This record gives sequence, C-alpha cells and structure tokens, in this order.
Amino acid sequence: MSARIITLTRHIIEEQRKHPYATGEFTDLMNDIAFAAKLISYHTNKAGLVGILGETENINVQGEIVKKLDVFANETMVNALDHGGHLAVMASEESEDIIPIPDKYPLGKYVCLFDPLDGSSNIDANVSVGTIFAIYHRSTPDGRPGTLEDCLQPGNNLVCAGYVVYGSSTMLVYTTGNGVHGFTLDHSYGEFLLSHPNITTPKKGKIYSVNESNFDYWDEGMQNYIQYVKQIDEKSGRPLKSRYIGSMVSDVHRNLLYGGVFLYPPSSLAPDGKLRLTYEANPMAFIIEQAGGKASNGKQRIVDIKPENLHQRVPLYIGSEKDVALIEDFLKGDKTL
Ligand code: AHM
Ligand code: MG
Repeated sequence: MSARIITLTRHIIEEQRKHPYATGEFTDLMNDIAFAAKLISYHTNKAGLVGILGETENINVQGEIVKKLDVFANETMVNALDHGGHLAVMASEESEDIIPIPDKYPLGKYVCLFDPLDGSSNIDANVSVGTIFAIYHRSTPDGRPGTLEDCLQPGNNLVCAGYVVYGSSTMLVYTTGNGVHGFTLDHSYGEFLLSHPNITTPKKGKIYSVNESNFDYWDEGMQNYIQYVKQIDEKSGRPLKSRYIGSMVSDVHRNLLYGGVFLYPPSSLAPDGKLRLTYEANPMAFIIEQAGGKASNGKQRIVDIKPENLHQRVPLYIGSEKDVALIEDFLKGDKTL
C-alpha cells in the first residue's frame, strides 16, 4: 500500500496510541459510525434513481423517498451502534426519547447523539445532506443502562464530534480535540482516506450563510448585521458573498474550508432558532472551535450551554472567529450601521 494512504481506522488508532489508557473501544465505535456512513452514503446516492428504477428491493417509490431515507439513516445508525458494547445509551434527532441499548447486548462507557440525515428536505433535488454525531463519556456510573442525564452534557465534555457530508464526494470530518481531520470515501477501496489533515478555518471569511427570507422576523441587531455585510466597502472586504444551501452540514463544511459564517438566528416565529443544541450545534461547534473558529448563541459559547432537554433549540452563529465576534457585537448593540 502507498505510504501516503492513511485510512480513517489507521488515523484513529494512531491518535488513540497517544492516550495511555485507551482500550481500543473508541476505535471500534468510530469504525461502527464509519460503516453506517458508508451505508447511508450508498443509499443517498441511489435516491436519484428512484424515478427510473421504480420499486426495487431497497427503495420504495411513490414520493416517500425523503422520509424513507430519514428513517433508513436513523435505523442504520442505531443498528450499527447498539450491539458493539461501546455505548451506554444513544439519542437521535429522529427519536423523541433516549434510545436504550437492548438488554441482550453489553453496555459500554460512551454515549452517542446523532442527527442521522441533516438537511433531508434537499434530497429530492440532489443537494448535499449529512450525518452529525457527538460522543461523550457517560456521566452516570458504569454497569447500569445510560440515562437522559448522560445525554444532556454540555459540548465542553465532548470526547469526539464529527459529520459526514454526502456531496460531490462523501467526506467524514472528525475531531477528538486534537485538530480537525477530513477523510474522503474512496468507493473502490470502500475506505475513508485522509484527504484533509489538520483543517483550519480562516479567521475572517468572505461568505455569510443564512435564510434571509426571515429578515422581517429578526431583531434589529441581526437586521443591522445583514445590512452591514451587504454594504460596499473594499477595505473590509464587503459585500460578503451569500451562500445558503439549507443543509447545515454542507453550509458549515464549505465555510470551514473557505472561511465564512453560518447563522440560524432567533426570530419572532422561532424564539430559539431552529437548530438543536445536542445533535447539531454542539458537535459542529466543537469541530469549528478545533479548526480555529468560533460558535456562539449570540451571548456565550455554544459548548458552555448545559442542555436541559434532548431536543432543545438554540440560536447559532458559527464559523470564522472575527465574523462571529462581529455578529455578537451587533446583537449586543455595541456596533450598529
Ligand atoms: P433537519 O434536521 O430537519 O433537516 O433541519 C435542519 C436544517 C439544517 O440543515 C438547515 O440549515 C436548516 O434546517 C434550514 O432551515 P430553513 O429551511 O428554515 O432555512
Ligand atoms: Mg438536522
């Protein structure tokens, strides 16, 4: 094998060797997640063939593909993670309550929270979607089934966070608090190969990503910021470019690489915004901070917030450090037009 090829598994093993007490459990858990990602990637890519192929063994037609893929992705994650003996409990954006580990399987010391298919309303239009995952140590004592308490930890406690973006290629990006690393799925080898080691994001970006149709529902600080980024001012690099896919994983991934900011502010319609603290904001915040960026709810770091319930929503401003800091200033009223 070429010395330059580093698989995801090899990368994780080498990272884990740096921890004197690592048992290999985490490596196994990540392998389970990577396997689920390969299955979801395969089926997501097939979604466009539904109209041509009609009903097949794996795909049901009649326009239910979006819902089906949501459900499929959720089941795939649960089935990949429930039996390995690495988890005490799981939680998914698709499930109301925590997902216990079945009695017939051993319990482990980790907790995994995930959004199995973020941005799934984009699937019919062949636009990128993603899976987001967050791994914690359980906070309750070993030996008993994990509880809701294990799932309601602040992002500061994250052991690992990652996402998979199913785009023009499938990429898995993860951090264990030691840099952010990206792997591209090579279909011929069936392996994620290291393609983006040590990703860092520019301190200041050229892109803003927001659903601007909500403008009239935002408060004044937010409106002022958006008007500000559209003004012409060569010196400060304005106007910024507007890019909004409507698939948070893809929007944040692009901004991570190019520099920029993604926003989902509160509005009079949705006072806490739309995105979920546990499944979406926390893991993406941990990744962006590890890449040198910033993630805030407008007042404090996302990862400092202690979740009170599983599906809690949170305003989210995430991306290049200086851009997020500037948004905070606008929201506080320290800066105006
Ligand atoms: P989902 O988890 O139901 O797919 O919802 C989350 C998605 C994000 O990926 C995206 O950024 C946002 O919803 C888009 O919302 P809107 O259509 O309000 O702009
Ligand atoms: Mg989502």
